[in-house]
Amino acid sequence: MPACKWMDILVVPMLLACFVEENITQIQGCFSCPTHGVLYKPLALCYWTTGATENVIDSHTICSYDGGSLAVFPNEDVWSYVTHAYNGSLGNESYWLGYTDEITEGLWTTFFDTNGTFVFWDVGEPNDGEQADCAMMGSCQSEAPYPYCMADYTCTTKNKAVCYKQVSLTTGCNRQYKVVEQDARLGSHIWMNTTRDTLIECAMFCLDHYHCKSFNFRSTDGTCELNNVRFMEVAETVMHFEGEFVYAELVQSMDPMNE
Ligand SMILES: [Ca+2]
Ligand SMILES: [Ca+2]
Repeated sequence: MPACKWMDILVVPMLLACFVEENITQIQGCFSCPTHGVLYKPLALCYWTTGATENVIDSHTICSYDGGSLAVFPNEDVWSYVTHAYNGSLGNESYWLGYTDEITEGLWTTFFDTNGTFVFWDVGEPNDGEQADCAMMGSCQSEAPYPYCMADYTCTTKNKAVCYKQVSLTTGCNRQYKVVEQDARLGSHIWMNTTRDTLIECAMFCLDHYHCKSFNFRSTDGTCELNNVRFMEVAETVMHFEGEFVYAELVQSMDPMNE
């Protein structure tokens, strides 16, 4: 590995990887908003739409590939900003959101997150009772102050989706990760797994996921597991010594937005 050079940062920011001290590798780019996303700056929330039509669970998985969840809206300001930003660009399709009344019929809560409570139902919605426990966003059927409205629908129906995530507004977001243990894996706090070609790419995947604090990487098949805790935060017994795996952690940041 080469030493860090500022020229590298300028030329290849997303691929930068260089040792800044023993066992610590610097990487760049974290919690970024996808290029086609809508950024609501006051709360540093990024919203974007998926291209594939899937049921609610699979739509959430697609959102998670970019570090997000199915979208929820913390308040009316966010809803107003995002729906006006998308005004006219979403056609007549419907998009899954992250709300459900699956647990208690008629009581709408967030599905995968705890960040949003604002709902803006279309006239007459929700109207499908126990047949429809998921919420989607689409054109309003009548005059409304926003370009889009919500409606309840059957969760297994295939739709596109609106995703969202917390992002960092810090420019030049440089983070570091360190390999803590070779031949080891933190197995009890994995909340997402995928495959990546290299340890650094796995680190960057972790870096772009708001809740990721550490990761396990297996070079033989590219297994990349994201953990929502660091080793020191949990009991020692959860560290398994498994050949082929490497256990690494993001170095804690001074910027609370990046933790
Ligand atoms: Ca329902
Ligand atoms: Ca409905």
